[in-house]
Amino acid sequence: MPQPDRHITPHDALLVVDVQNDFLPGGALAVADGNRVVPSLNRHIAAFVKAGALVVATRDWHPPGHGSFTARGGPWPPHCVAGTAGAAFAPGLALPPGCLVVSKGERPDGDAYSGFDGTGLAATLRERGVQRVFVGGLATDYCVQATVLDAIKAGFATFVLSDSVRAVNAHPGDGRAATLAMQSAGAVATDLRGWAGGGTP
Ligand code: VGL
Ligand code: ZN
Repeated sequence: MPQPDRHITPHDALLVVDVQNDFLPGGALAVADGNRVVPSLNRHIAAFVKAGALVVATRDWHPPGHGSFTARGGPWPPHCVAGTAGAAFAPGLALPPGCLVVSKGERPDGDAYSGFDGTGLAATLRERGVQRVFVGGLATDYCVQATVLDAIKAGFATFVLSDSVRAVNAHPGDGRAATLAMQSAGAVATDLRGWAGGGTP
């Protein structure tokens, strides 16, 4: 595999996936250590802003009584109901001015794990000249995986921020399997160490 150009540029975008209260410890659908992605994401956000790159934050944004909730036969407890505290971004997440917020899962039926599903995100990124996307957030085995696979399908060179994702692991090994699936599809894992303008010195 060719080595990527290790500079963050304005043709890059950071996709912060679903870092919302309901996915953090104490939330309705808590991801173990979900809060641990916040400090590293904040460092990545600062680096992307400094490089003039776009920051996108996706959010799970369901209507009450969404089809994915257990009461309707879905797999999940009620979570991320639009406008509730649980659906709000984690308070410690330093989303920048100019951050593009993408809501998904708004249709009453059917789930939308990917930030590209029904949101127009691929077109928006192309219009802005984005060629590479860097994906972090929650959860590795659901929305991060789906977003990464769609980004690859849409033709973006796609990186997974290995220090900034956590898995639900509803079945043991789901997170690991998702990581392998993303890599087999062509995603490159990085923590941006050694990148100009990124990572921790
Ligand atoms: C997610 C389960 C249900 C996620 C969203 O953001 O990974 N997982 N809805
Ligand atoms: Zn959901």
